[in-house]
Amino acid sequence: MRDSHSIFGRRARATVPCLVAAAMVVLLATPAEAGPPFPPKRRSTHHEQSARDYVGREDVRLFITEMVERHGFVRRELDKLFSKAKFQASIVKAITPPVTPQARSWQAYRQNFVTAQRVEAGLRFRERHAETLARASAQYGVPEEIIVSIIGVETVYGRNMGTYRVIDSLSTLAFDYPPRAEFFRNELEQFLLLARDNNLDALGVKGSFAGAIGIPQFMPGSLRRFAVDFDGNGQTNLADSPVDAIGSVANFLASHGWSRDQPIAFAARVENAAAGRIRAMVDTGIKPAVRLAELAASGIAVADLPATLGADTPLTLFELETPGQPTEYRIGLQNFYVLTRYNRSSLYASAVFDLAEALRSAARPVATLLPVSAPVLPPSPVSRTN
Ligand SMILES: [Ca+2]
Repeated sequence: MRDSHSIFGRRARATVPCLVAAAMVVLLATPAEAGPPFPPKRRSTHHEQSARDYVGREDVRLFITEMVERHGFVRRELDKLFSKAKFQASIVKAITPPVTPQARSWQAYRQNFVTAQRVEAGLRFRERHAETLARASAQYGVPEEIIVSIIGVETVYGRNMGTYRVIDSLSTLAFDYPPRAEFFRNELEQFLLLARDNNLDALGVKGSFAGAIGIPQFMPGSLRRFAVDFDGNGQTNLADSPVDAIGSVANFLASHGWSRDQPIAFAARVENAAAGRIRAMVDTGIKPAVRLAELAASGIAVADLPATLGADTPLTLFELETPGQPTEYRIGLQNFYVLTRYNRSSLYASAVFDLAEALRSAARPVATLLPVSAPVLPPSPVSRTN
């Protein structure tokens, strides 16, 4: 169906191949994900020039042609849009890994998110949206604390949703950050479709430097695919509706394989970390591929494991490093892996888990805040009480 009045031309229901998680800051910043340092392409010899003429660039012309042919966008409308898109050097700077990568500090990372203030604000958010959280948890099987925690980690419950124009973020990263150009060109495409489908002013949408949008910081592809209208007002609005944000986070996790009432992660005691067998387990990666029975066979102790977990339960053994301190080890189950689909980092998923644990502890009848500045190794999974 053609709607020539729509600013972006024909409305098309495109399939969304993009499975990427939202808010990929950590992933994108990891050295493993980065390629060669930033060299501007073709006509632009330095940042300022590309700021002036995205619409005149050959690679952008090609992209616009693709959008016209693939989705029926009106060329002159896209020309107009990209004539206003601006290169932002600060975005490239933010996403480029340091030249000499330093070991990331788990404790420093954790202290950004698991704070008394964020727990307090999370409890207020939880109280304010108690009904919605209960409904989302019942419908999608995701614990309320996990939903609250993700929103808390992403934007401090909607307070910091980002100040970049998404068109600037995605244009800069799609056309002037070659290591991730393919990913961001796809997100730019998704963003154009999102704007058209929802009659949004593409120049007016704000987000993070990476183009993540709204209270839960969904990338455009994830937004189109996983966001839901949870308040039932006929629109999916992640920037203004905490209710839609709550439902969307729960739907995202459920869609990525969240298992209702199943545990998430446990602290592990690893005595002989240097052993080849242990290293091999850690190096297996974040996808649960180690069997529970292998832990005991390797001398790894995990407290409070539910007896219901079979010897064949797949898990991942991962380490959380802090320079100058002993490395923390944890095991993550399927639900931990699902958290890493939101942001592909075990640091991120662990911070979400710990903030959720702190919220759960603080919400007990006799409320006593965890000493959140100290390492908290939760003895039990978040889902225990849910
Ligand atoms: Ca809505």
